Amino acid sequence: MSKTGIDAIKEALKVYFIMGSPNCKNHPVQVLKEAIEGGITLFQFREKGIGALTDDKKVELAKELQQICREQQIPFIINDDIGLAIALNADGVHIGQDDEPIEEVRKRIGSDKIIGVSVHSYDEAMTALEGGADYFGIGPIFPTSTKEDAKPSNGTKLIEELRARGVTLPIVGIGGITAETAGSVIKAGADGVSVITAISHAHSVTEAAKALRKSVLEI
Ligand code: 3NM
Repeated sequence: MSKTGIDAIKEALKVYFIMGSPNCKNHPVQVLKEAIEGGITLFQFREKGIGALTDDKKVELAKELQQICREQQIPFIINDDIGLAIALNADGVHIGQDDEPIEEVRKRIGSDKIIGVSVHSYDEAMTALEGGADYFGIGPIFPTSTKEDAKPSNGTKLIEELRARGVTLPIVGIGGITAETAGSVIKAGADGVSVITAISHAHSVTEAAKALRKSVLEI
Protein backbone atom coordinates (compact mmCIF):
# COMPACT_ATOMS: atom_id res chain seq x y z
CA MET A 1 0.00 0.00 0.00
CA SER A 2 1.24 3.47 -0.71
CA LYS A 3 0.09 6.26 1.52
CA THR A 4 -3.28 7.45 0.31
CA GLY A 5 -4.23 10.07 2.83
CA ILE A 6 -5.41 10.43 6.35
CA ASP A 7 -8.61 8.41 5.93
CA ALA A 8 -6.78 5.37 4.60
CA ILE A 9 -4.35 5.53 7.51
CA LYS A 10 -7.18 5.85 10.06
CA GLU A 11 -8.82 2.80 8.50
CA ALA A 12 -5.56 0.82 8.56
CA LEU A 13 -4.90 1.62 12.23
CA LYS A 14 -8.14 0.06 13.48
CA VAL A 15 -6.89 -3.43 14.29
CA TYR A 16 -3.12 -3.05 14.24
CA PHE A 17 -1.22 -6.25 14.97
CA ILE A 18 2.45 -6.14 15.94
CA MET A 19 4.78 -9.10 16.36
CA GLY A 20 8.09 -10.77 15.80
CA SER A 21 9.22 -14.33 16.42
CA PRO A 22 9.77 -13.86 20.22
CA ASN A 23 6.05 -13.06 20.60
CA CYS A 24 4.75 -16.16 18.84
CA LYS A 25 3.83 -19.58 20.20
CA ASN A 26 3.58 -21.00 16.69
CA HIS A 27 5.55 -20.07 13.58
CA PRO A 28 5.12 -16.32 12.86
CA VAL A 29 3.95 -17.10 9.32
CA GLN A 30 1.11 -19.19 10.72
CA VAL A 31 0.28 -16.59 13.39
CA LEU A 32 0.15 -13.79 10.81
CA LYS A 33 -2.07 -15.82 8.45
CA GLU A 34 -4.51 -16.55 11.26
CA ALA A 35 -4.52 -12.93 12.43
CA ILE A 36 -5.31 -11.76 8.89
CA GLU A 37 -8.11 -14.31 8.71
CA GLY A 38 -9.50 -12.74 11.90
CA GLY A 39 -9.54 -9.29 10.32
CA ILE A 40 -6.44 -7.32 11.31
CA THR A 41 -6.04 -4.15 9.26
CA LEU A 42 -2.29 -3.48 9.50
CA PHE A 43 0.80 -5.45 10.46
CA GLN A 44 4.04 -4.25 12.06
CA PHE A 45 7.10 -6.52 12.08
CA ARG A 46 8.88 -5.97 15.40
CA GLU A 47 11.71 -8.45 15.83
CA LYS A 48 12.83 -7.56 19.37
CA GLY A 49 13.45 -9.18 22.74
CA ILE A 50 14.97 -12.41 23.94
CA GLY A 51 15.72 -14.79 21.07
CA ALA A 52 15.02 -12.21 18.37
CA LEU A 53 16.40 -13.09 14.96
CA THR A 54 19.20 -10.97 13.52
CA ASP A 55 20.90 -10.39 10.18
CA ASP A 56 19.89 -12.71 7.34
CA LYS A 57 17.39 -14.67 9.40
CA LYS A 58 15.57 -11.48 10.37
CA VAL A 59 15.50 -10.32 6.75
CA GLU A 60 14.23 -13.70 5.57
CA LEU A 61 11.36 -13.69 8.06
CA ALA A 62 10.51 -10.08 7.22
CA LYS A 63 10.28 -11.01 3.53
CA GLU A 64 8.04 -13.98 4.24
CA LEU A 65 5.68 -11.92 6.37
CA GLN A 66 5.67 -9.07 3.87
CA GLN A 67 4.70 -11.48 1.10
CA ILE A 68 1.69 -12.68 3.09
CA CYS A 69 0.66 -9.07 3.76
CA ARG A 70 0.97 -8.25 0.05
CA GLU A 71 -1.20 -11.19 -0.97
CA GLN A 72 -3.86 -10.17 1.54
CA GLN A 73 -3.50 -6.41 0.94
CA ILE A 74 -2.53 -5.62 4.51
CA PRO A 75 -0.05 -2.75 4.92
CA PHE A 76 3.34 -3.95 6.18
CA ILE A 77 5.29 -1.67 8.51
CA ILE A 78 8.69 -2.27 10.10
CA ASN A 79 9.61 -1.25 13.64
CA ASP A 80 12.73 0.93 13.97
CA ASP A 81 14.84 -0.70 11.25
CA ILE A 82 14.73 1.95 8.55
CA GLY A 83 17.40 0.27 6.45
CA LEU A 84 15.34 -2.93 6.31
CA ALA A 85 12.18 -0.98 5.48
CA ILE A 86 13.97 0.67 2.54
CA ALA A 87 15.58 -2.59 1.37
CA LEU A 88 12.21 -4.37 1.32
CA ASN A 89 10.20 -1.40 0.07
CA ALA A 90 7.92 -1.77 3.10
CA ASP A 91 4.84 0.41 3.39
CA GLY A 92 6.34 2.31 6.28
CA VAL A 93 8.20 2.40 9.56
CA HIS A 94 7.32 2.94 13.19
CA ILE A 95 9.89 4.86 15.24
CA GLY A 96 10.33 5.82 18.89
CA GLN A 97 11.81 8.88 20.55
CA ASP A 98 15.29 7.29 20.65
CA ASP A 99 15.45 6.57 16.94
CA GLU A 100 16.75 8.78 14.15
CA PRO A 101 14.97 12.18 13.92
CA ILE A 102 11.80 11.95 11.88
CA GLU A 103 13.01 14.50 9.30
CA GLU A 104 15.94 12.21 8.48
CA VAL A 105 13.71 9.15 8.35
CA ARG A 106 11.31 10.95 6.00
CA LYS A 107 14.20 11.92 3.68
CA ARG A 108 15.41 8.34 3.61
CA ILE A 109 12.13 6.49 3.04
CA GLY A 110 10.32 9.02 0.86
CA SER A 111 7.08 10.94 0.97
CA ASP A 112 4.84 8.06 -0.09
CA LYS A 113 5.59 5.90 2.96
CA ILE A 114 3.90 5.77 6.34
CA ILE A 115 5.82 6.99 9.40
CA GLY A 116 4.36 6.28 12.82
CA VAL A 117 5.94 7.86 15.89
CA SER A 118 5.59 6.88 19.56
CA VAL A 119 4.88 10.01 21.61
CA HIS A 120 4.42 10.50 25.35
CA SER A 121 3.53 14.19 25.62
CA TYR A 122 1.87 17.02 23.71
CA ASP A 123 5.30 18.49 22.91
CA GLU A 124 6.63 15.23 21.49
CA ALA A 125 3.47 14.98 19.40
CA MET A 126 3.96 18.49 17.99
CA THR A 127 7.58 17.74 17.08
CA ALA A 128 6.52 14.53 15.33
CA LEU A 129 3.71 16.37 13.52
CA GLU A 130 6.06 19.09 12.28
CA GLY A 131 8.48 16.42 11.12
CA GLY A 132 5.81 14.80 8.95
CA ALA A 133 4.46 11.92 11.06
CA ASP A 134 1.45 10.09 9.61
CA TYR A 135 0.18 8.79 12.94
CA PHE A 136 0.99 8.78 16.64
CA GLY A 137 1.42 5.65 18.74
CA ILE A 138 0.42 6.42 22.32
CA GLY A 139 1.16 4.14 25.24
CA PRO A 140 1.36 2.23 27.33
CA ILE A 141 -2.35 2.75 27.93
CA PHE A 142 -2.43 -0.22 30.33
CA PRO A 143 0.44 -2.07 32.03
CA THR A 144 2.33 -4.32 29.63
CA SER A 145 5.05 -6.88 30.12
CA THR A 146 5.82 -7.15 26.42
CA LYS A 147 8.05 -4.08 26.12
CA GLU A 148 10.93 -4.20 28.59
CA ASP A 149 11.56 -0.45 28.64
CA ALA A 150 7.91 0.63 28.57
CA LYS A 151 7.04 3.73 30.55
CA PRO A 152 4.47 3.59 33.37
CA SER A 153 0.97 3.20 31.98
CA ASN A 154 -0.93 6.44 31.64
CA GLY A 155 -4.38 5.40 30.51
CA THR A 156 -5.98 7.39 27.71
CA LYS A 157 -5.00 10.81 29.14
CA LEU A 158 -2.70 11.90 26.32
CA ILE A 159 -5.13 10.75 23.63
CA GLU A 160 -7.83 12.87 25.24
CA GLU A 161 -5.50 15.84 25.63
CA LEU A 162 -4.43 15.78 21.98
CA ARG A 163 -8.01 15.58 20.75
CA ALA A 164 -9.13 18.33 23.18
CA ARG A 165 -6.36 20.55 21.81
CA GLY A 166 -7.54 20.04 18.25
CA VAL A 167 -4.98 17.51 16.99
CA THR A 168 -6.52 15.54 14.12
CA LEU A 169 -3.62 13.27 13.12
CA PRO A 170 -4.52 9.56 13.33
CA ILE A 171 -3.79 7.98 16.72
CA VAL A 172 -3.33 4.36 17.73
CA GLY A 173 -3.30 3.30 21.39
CA ILE A 174 -0.87 0.61 22.56
CA GLY A 175 0.04 -1.36 25.67
CA GLY A 176 -1.90 -4.10 27.42
CA ILE A 177 -5.00 -3.60 25.28
CA THR A 178 -7.50 -6.47 24.99
CA ALA A 179 -10.86 -6.95 23.28
CA GLU A 180 -12.47 -5.99 26.62
CA THR A 181 -10.65 -2.65 26.87
CA ALA A 182 -10.27 -1.68 23.18
CA GLY A 183 -13.58 0.20 23.14
CA SER A 184 -12.45 2.59 25.87
CA VAL A 185 -9.36 3.51 23.84
CA ILE A 186 -11.46 4.30 20.76
CA LYS A 187 -13.95 6.28 22.85
CA ALA A 188 -11.06 8.37 24.19
CA GLY A 189 -10.28 9.49 20.62
CA ALA A 190 -7.98 6.86 19.13
CA ASP A 191 -8.61 5.60 15.61
CA GLY A 192 -7.39 2.13 16.41
CA VAL A 193 -5.65 -0.20 18.82
CA SER A 194 -2.28 -1.84 18.52
CA VAL A 195 -1.70 -5.18 20.22
CA ILE A 196 0.89 -7.89 20.54
CA THR A 197 -0.14 -10.31 23.30
CA ALA A 198 -3.92 -10.13 22.93
CA ILE A 199 -3.54 -11.73 19.50
CA SER A 200 -0.18 -13.52 19.46
CA HIS A 201 -0.68 -15.44 22.72
CA ALA A 202 -4.34 -16.24 22.21
CA HIS A 203 -5.50 -19.83 22.19
CA SER A 204 -7.10 -19.03 18.84
CA VAL A 205 -5.32 -16.21 17.05
CA THR A 206 -8.13 -15.89 14.52
CA GLU A 207 -10.84 -15.63 17.16
CA ALA A 208 -8.80 -13.12 19.17
CA ALA A 209 -8.36 -10.89 16.13
CA LYS A 210 -12.08 -11.17 15.37
CA ALA A 211 -13.00 -10.21 18.94
CA LEU A 212 -10.70 -7.20 18.87
CA ARG A 213 -12.08 -6.10 15.52
CA LYS A 214 -15.63 -6.39 16.81
CA SER A 215 -14.83 -4.27 19.87
CA VAL A 216 -13.26 -1.53 17.74
CA LEU A 217 -15.88 -1.48 15.01
CA GLU A 218 -18.90 -1.46 17.29
CA ILE A 219 -17.89 1.87 18.90
N1 3NM B 1 5.10 -0.15 22.68
P1 3NM B 1 1.08 -5.79 24.39
S1 3NM B 1 3.80 -0.81 24.74
C1 3NM B 1 5.55 -2.28 21.51
O1 3NM B 1 4.08 2.15 25.18
C2 3NM B 1 4.97 -1.51 22.61
O2 3NM B 1 5.00 2.56 23.27
C3 3NM B 1 4.53 0.37 23.78
O3 3NM B 1 2.35 -5.16 23.67
C4 3NM B 1 4.55 1.80 24.11
O4 3NM B 1 -0.07 -5.59 23.48
C5 3NM B 1 4.26 -2.03 23.69
O5 3NM B 1 1.47 -7.23 24.53
C6 3NM B 1 3.94 -3.46 23.91
O6 3NM B 1 0.95 -5.08 25.72
C7 3NM B 1 2.56 -3.80 23.49
